[in-house]
Amino acid sequence: MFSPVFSQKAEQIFKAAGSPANPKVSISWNKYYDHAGITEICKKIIAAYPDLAKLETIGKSFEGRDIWCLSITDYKKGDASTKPAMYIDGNIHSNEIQGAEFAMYTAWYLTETFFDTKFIRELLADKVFYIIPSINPDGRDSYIHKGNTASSPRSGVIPVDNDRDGEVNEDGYDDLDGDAEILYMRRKNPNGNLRIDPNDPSRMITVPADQKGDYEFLGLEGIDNDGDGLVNEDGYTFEYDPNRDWGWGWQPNYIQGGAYKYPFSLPENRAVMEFVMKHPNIAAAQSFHNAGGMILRGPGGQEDVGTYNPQDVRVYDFIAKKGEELIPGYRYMVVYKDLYSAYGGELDWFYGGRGIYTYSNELWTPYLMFNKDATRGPEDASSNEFNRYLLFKDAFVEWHEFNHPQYGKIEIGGFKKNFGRTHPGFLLESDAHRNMAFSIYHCYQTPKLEIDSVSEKDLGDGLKEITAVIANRRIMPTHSSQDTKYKIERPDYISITGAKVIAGMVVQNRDLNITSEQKNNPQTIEVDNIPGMGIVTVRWIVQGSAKYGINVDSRKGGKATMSK
Ligand SMILES: [Ca+2]
Ligand SMILES: [Ca+2]
Ligand SMILES: [Ca+2]
Ligand SMILES: [Ca+2]
Ligand SMILES: [Zn+2]
Repeated sequence: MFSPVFSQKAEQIFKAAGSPANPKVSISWNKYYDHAGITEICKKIIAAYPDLAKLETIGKSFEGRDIWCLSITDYKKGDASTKPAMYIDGNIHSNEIQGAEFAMYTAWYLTETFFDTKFIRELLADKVFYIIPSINPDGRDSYIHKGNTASSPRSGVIPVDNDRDGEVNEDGYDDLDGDAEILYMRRKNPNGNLRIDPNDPSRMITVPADQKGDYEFLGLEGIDNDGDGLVNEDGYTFEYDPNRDWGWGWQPNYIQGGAYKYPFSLPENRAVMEFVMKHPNIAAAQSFHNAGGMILRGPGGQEDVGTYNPQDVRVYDFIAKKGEELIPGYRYMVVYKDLYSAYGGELDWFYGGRGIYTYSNELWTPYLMFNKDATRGPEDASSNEFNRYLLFKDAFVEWHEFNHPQYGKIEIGGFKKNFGRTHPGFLLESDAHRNMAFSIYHCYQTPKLEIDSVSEKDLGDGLKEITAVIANRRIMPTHSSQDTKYKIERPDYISITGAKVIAGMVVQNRDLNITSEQKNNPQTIEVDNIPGMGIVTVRWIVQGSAKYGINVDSRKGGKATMSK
């Protein structure tokens, strides 16, 4: 009899390179999970790896769902709250769900490969990942369980009177045939402008300008529910845009469509903001959207171009260029000039408000269908070919008749909501892995501080000069230029303990002996920044020859110590 339990012994399984052969938490990464599923996966990960993963809720959504955050690090090595951190979230737009799977895959992979993979072990000794699979769990469940298109809902679920008729959500999409899909309605019409594509009967084509067709489109599944002459004019799908709500360069709705009431007026975003404010060790951040195959950085508005100074742009460019190599089909772009202007976006607040190096990836690109460029959307023939030969027509609902209360005999059909923006199953794990690799690279490049050298010089009369060189072994500085410009985070502290300090100073030029003395509290030298792949040099004059220690303490750069 068939046994549902997999019986091959662990040692008999032939490990595929780069993947855990026998994960403690067995998850299929070729499908999507709703909020209950996310909750279960998070809980399984922390139960399997209590020394590597912790789970907390950072707040509640509008409808009261927990916004889960997995904190992944080697809890046996150092204080997690002082390690440079990589923040990851997904699903701010309700329909852009796969960010949550990509984020969870990252948490799963880091924990499952920790014991076998030296690189991951070393990474988690130094760094911590804060992973919030969905920062919009209400919208996620709404997308998955209700009638929707691939593009709806973008919004969360707070009701808004879109057409200002005094009623709220009185006329949204109507899932006429009850399949949890909102598809197109078409009707036979001898004066129509469409006909069925003779090469592919699932497709409609527009007839040439001098010909008559035999079909017309009637829009997406719906009824004029309130009899105001409009169909689908006020549902829960496009109430507001959660990615126009953030407190940097925020603009009201009449300038920036989609802005809700005031910055952080959405409870989910406010919870994220408060989490980030409480974790000043976050040095790098990644948010996941869909679609288009992009690695985006700010600014969202041209007004902010000046806040990205050349050394920051250098860091952004360096990491993102690596991302383009790691994720084929994805292009590195700047929001305001390569995409569109957007005010109040999450990535602008992370960088503008907190000085954190942040990317938003637009996951999924039609490139992934045949590993060549294709235009986006179901109108493109390559989507039909892909659906036909690789998905065996599973992504399309064949046209079928329906009796519409207002339009009479119509037909309903079209691509399902799981196609066009979210990954088909067999490509989901692959792209999750590549995007995770990009996040890991980004995290790897957060500052790593070391005490490079300490030298002593006897000045006579019981005085000694101690010169310490502090190195940052990664490309990211301890303070982005935005951070130093607006004094977002405190300076880095380089301190000496155990010695009687007479004077302390930063050494600007060691060869020419140019220093600037710090008269106040000289045992703890404050430096504004420790540059990426760079050094700072500090010096103390001390009295006596007691043993001493040197400590480096940086909010975003972590800690380093040495004793002599
Ligand atoms: Ca209304
Ligand atoms: Ca339907
Ligand atoms: Ca209506
Ligand atoms: Ca109405
Ligand atoms: Zn989005």
